[in-house]
Amino acid sequence: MPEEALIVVDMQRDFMPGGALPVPEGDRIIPRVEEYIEEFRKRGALIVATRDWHPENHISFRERGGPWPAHCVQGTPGAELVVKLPEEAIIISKADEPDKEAYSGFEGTNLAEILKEKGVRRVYVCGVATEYCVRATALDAARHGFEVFLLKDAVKGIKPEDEERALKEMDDRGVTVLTL
Ligand code: VGL
Ligand code: ZN
Repeated sequence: MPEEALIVVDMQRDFMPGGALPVPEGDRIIPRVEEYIEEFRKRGALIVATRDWHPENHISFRERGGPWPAHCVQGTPGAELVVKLPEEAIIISKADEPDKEAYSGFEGTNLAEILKEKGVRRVYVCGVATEYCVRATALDAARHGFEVFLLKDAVKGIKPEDEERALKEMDDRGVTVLTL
């Protein structure tokens, strides 16, 4: 049973430069994320990729009074994952109902059950955006009782000062921020 899981958060076209809700230089972490995927695959870890998977009338969109431009609409090119994943990777779709926002990969999904069922105890988190979905996913993982590591050289935030604050908050809540 894999003791470890790598959770790759929201590495999707709409979050990359040129996308609908770009994370500045979000594409620069792609090679590093792919190295981690390969490394963790080799050491027998479970590989999980979360994706933002919104219906076109999602509550987080500006047309509905939300904070964001429309992004990661189910089945569109903007929602596609931009990192190479092994065939056995588990894809977790989140925020896929019109009236519910979910930044965390654990919210409204069966991710916690899957990890526990597989015997995972330690989770490593990377991806975008640090202060939104990465933060929420890492903090939820800690709440669910996993030992959590944040892969600092494979995350990217939208605003540097918000990213800094999120890293500190994660550290305060027991997440180990590190580079392997
Ligand atoms: C995200 C804003 C809106 C994220 C998702 O993946 O961090 N941010 N939806
Ligand atoms: Zn979203």
